[in-house]
Amino acid sequence: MNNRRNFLAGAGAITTAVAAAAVSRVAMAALPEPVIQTKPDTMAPLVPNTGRPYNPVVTLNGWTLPWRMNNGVKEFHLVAEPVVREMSPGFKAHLWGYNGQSPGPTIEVVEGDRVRIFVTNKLPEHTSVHWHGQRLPNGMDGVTGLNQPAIPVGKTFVYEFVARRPGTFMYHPHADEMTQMAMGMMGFWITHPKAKHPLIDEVDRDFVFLLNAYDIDPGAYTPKIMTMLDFNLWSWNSRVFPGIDPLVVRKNDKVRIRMGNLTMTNHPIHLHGHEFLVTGTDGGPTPKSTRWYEVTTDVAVGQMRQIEFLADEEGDWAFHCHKSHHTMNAMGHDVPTLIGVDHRQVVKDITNVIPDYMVMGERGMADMTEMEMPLPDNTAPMMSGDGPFGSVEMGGMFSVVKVRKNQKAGDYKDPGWYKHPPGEVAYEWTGALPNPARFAAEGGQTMKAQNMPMKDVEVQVRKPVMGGKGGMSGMSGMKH
Ligand SMILES: [Cu+2]
Repeated sequence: MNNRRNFLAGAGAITTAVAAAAVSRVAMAALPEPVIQTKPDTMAPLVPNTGRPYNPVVTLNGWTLPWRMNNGVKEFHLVAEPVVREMSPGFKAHLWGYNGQSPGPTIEVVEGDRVRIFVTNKLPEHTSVHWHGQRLPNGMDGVTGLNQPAIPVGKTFVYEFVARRPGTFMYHPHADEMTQMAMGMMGFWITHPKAKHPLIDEVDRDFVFLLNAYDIDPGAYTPKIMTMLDFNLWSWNSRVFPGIDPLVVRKNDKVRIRMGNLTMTNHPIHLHGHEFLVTGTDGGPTPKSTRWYEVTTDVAVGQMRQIEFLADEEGDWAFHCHKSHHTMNAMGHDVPTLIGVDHRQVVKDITNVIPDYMVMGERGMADMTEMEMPLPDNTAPMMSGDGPFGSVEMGGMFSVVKVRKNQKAGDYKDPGWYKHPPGEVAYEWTGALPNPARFAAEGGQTMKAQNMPMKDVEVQVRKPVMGGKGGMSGMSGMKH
């Protein structure tokens, strides 16, 4: 956790000068200086020092935007601009975002707050901001052309409304949406209840993050915006594992996690070791009668899901999207399955010519993590992450909920790996191994097949092309 007070004061002067031309109804000097964040770290919760108190959220690999109180109005300043986002250590992407990062900062307010948001456009094209899920005057809804003219390049627009209902919301452009969201423009918005709410429990830890996805060729920096399905980077808050911070909690904490999905597909989000309740959606808190315990909840496109659980089991608990291709990082999509082919030297040779060439391992994919295959500059290994017992062979939408009895209240520092009590780790059986009993009959079925093949066929979708050990020099005697 870093201190949040590292923002560029210099950026403020430039933005203020640009904005002054466009903002006339608001006193020119009154434009709040934009706060810029340059780091992708999870910042400490921003405890409110003005307005109604609340228990602030923690944005995974993100931060909360400070505000200024002006005659009872909470004023925020968002700057839409190109940013460089570190998606995981050693891998940077050129994205668009807000205030130095993608996603933009989380905005936190209290039910009933009057909010004024200045939006300065430093992108190369026009933009707007839609406040996804909010009750607000129609002209503040941010759909370019429908509710407002687009915010031209270099101009600042003002949005103003009352945060009428408590809940979890998102913000994103509603102008050249495909491009701007594919480039990473999005952020979270939390409206805390103004008083005790029968359907909103108080929690000890409250995490938020957005599910987003990019298509960035290995070695490249900029997402391909035309991609609709074949994304190769499935991210949480524009970070991919092992770049996603752990969610650190204290044993017996009541934990809330809010996730919004701004990708092009659904994500079944799965927590190990605990059961949770879905306590809220974009529509607000769920009625108690609709809640049942789950360990996986699907978050559809454009949806938000808020889950809550009692963290009463110590350990390092995996927390991830259950689509197994979403816990992988950049891989080429036009790759054949070559299970059964020892191709390791070939891959090394080919990557000299075609930097992003990758193939599946011949015994499955786990080999990929040990091969030390040369990667092009600026990409994330497909599966990695060194755990206490070896590689976890993950990427993408994967993190760990770390539950510790010694974690102090309000401390989010990574406590390191869980120290398992003696006898509580799966271990190798070293005794005798009797022959497993096998079921003698072949092919149990509900109905008899009508047509059977003439003879037994061994199906090989793709035959290994190199013939035996002598067929390809360099292939024999290879080991890793
Ligand atoms: Cu997923």
